[in-house]
Amino acid sequence: MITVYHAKNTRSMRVLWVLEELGVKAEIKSLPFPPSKLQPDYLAINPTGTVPALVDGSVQLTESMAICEYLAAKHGPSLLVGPDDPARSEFVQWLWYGESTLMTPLSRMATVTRLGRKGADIDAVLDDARGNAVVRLAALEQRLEGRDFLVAGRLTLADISAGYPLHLVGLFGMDHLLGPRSTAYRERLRSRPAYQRAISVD
Ligand SMILES: N[C@@H](CCC(=O)N[C@@H](CS)C(=O)NCC(=O)O)C(=O)O
Repeated sequence: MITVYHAKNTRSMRVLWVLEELGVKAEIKSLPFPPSKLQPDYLAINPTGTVPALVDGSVQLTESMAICEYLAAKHGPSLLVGPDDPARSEFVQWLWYGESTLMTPLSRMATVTRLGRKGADIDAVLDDARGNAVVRLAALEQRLEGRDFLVAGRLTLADISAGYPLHLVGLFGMDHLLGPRSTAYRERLRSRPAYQRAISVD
């Protein structure tokens, strides 16, 4: 049996979403956030204390997109773009764009929000993060011109990667930063039954 360690509104939503898209059953262990402080025994599973983590027999993974890739490769290739596909390089680019380029400023905002600190230095960090987010979301908006999905004309892990930072944009009350194509794209992702089931897990 696959076990996934999850906390609401974290990157583990990507893993739950992939499980739902693939129709794969798993035991979901929901943790308080941040687990390193509120459930320190989780450090035995993932010493960095981050979620998600996956345990599947002898396989133990702690990177959300690595877990998604593992599940997609094992249970059905439909969310992947293979090495011989002409869209492969774009797939890899957008796979990383979601977790690195889009997530970096949003992670900074999430940390500042969670710590609840105030002051000029904090404002400077937030302004910088917001500025980065604007530019990075604009590149997403441009990519979506004439496209329903980021690559290959269908849902792939690249969309699931980007779907989490777009979820955070909503949580942080920053929907005004999304252009019309990105807004429609996020709606397209959100309207999927698999997304809805994943996001509703506490
Ligand atoms: N690159 C990792 C990042 C994991 C990560 O930072 N997760 C956040 C939640 S979205 C977390 O658990 N933070 C708690 C902490 O750092 O203690 C991934 O994609 O899984």
